[in-house]
Amino acid sequence: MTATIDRRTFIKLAGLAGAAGVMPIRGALPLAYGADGADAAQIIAGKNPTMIVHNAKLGVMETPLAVLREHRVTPPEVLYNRLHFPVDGSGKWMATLAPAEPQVAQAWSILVSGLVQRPKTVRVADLERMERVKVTSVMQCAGNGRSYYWEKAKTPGSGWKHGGMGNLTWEGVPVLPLLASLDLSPDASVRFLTANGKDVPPVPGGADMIKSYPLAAPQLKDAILALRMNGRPIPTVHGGPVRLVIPGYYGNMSVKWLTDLMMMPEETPSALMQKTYRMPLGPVEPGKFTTQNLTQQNSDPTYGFRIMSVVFAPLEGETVRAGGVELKGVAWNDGLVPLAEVRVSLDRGNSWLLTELDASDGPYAWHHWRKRVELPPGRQEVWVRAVDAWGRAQPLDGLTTWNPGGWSWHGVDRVPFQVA
Ligand SMILES: Nc1nc2c(c(=O)[nH]1)N[C@H]1C(S)=C(S)[C@@H](COP(=O)(O)O)O[C@H]1N2
Ligand SMILES: [Mo]
Repeated sequence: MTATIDRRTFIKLAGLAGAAGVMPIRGALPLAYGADGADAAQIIAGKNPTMIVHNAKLGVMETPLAVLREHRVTPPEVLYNRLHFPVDGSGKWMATLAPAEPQVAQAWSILVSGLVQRPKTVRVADLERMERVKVTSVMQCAGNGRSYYWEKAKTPGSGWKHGGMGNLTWEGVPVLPLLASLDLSPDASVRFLTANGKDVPPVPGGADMIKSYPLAAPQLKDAILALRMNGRPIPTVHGGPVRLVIPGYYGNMSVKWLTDLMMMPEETPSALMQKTYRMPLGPVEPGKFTTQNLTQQNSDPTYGFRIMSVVFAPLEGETVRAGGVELKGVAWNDGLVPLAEVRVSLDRGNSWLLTELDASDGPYAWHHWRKRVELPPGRQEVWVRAVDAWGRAQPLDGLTTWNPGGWSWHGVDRVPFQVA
């Protein structure tokens, strides 16, 4: 079978910066959203000013847990944000909560290509006419919780606490049935789907945010080309008008402003797939193992979420009244099997109490847990730990998964608080 790879696809596969012949001009583009010290609302109009800003220039911000816990579905104004490059190939700013103008959205197109006989173009206007599905899913940066690793050794990257996540309802067209319907005739060697978005690296030749997924990955069955977030057109800064959403996968796999889907035999060579966002397969030690040591053989991409739970109430440093105290929070995993149990400990892991789990909005959504306990006045510390039906559990000591990129923190959450 003869493979068709057009020039545009080739440029991207080769990890070059150009998109459709547009080369970013160094210095000619506004390369930063915000000035140091600016609050979230000054950086991205419409964001809640209480958001914790990690990188003003790139608009990287997380949600304080006191805000995150107030919503079952996270509103866009308080959803964390992560972008690698704030502009598209023409220098257009994408740091706005406003969705694209309807005409712009309708005309948006996605090129489906790679090792296929017949590349196709799909427009958002076409997608709007197709049958859509809804999925509620956690969106979480693979770097969420990174700052807790720093107790062992500092890593590069933003110092996320637990607020680099949200729980969202996405609506869109299922990817695999769409690909099947396009009559692409992929080559027999095709194993991966590769996605690229409209943003381009600010420096020619810089690594592009291109991501690859094994076509056989179970979560891909639930992947969608999302057109709506929480029932509305997707805010531009969160990837509208069309975003590839892979439920149960870390956020970096959900490519914003989708422009390309490519059927390929291998993962993209982009450094943002091969060198960052990868987890070593086993424990590694600071200083002895760096991101330069990462290979396809000794590491995995950050695909599915590691099982995790956090405490939403009480929060660290809060004071609650003695007597009956309701401990609350959320738990989630990669959605492949149900959670089996979430337990809390008030004696630093000596004994564990089973919590009650509310019905969740599906396998990929936050699972809310709660437990009423009687507590005397004094200093307390609550630990929480989730286990799923495959016996996958959070490590009591999260530092055991320390890695040079600071990815996939999923240690038992430990929250000190005061009972008055
Ligand atoms: N095109 C594109 N998509 C992207 C990124 C990016 O820089 N460019 N960042 C990714 C990362 S690392 C994360 S964590 C999520 C963040 O999604 P949010 O900002 O909508 O919360 O988007 C992902 N999709
Ligand atoms: Mo991320």
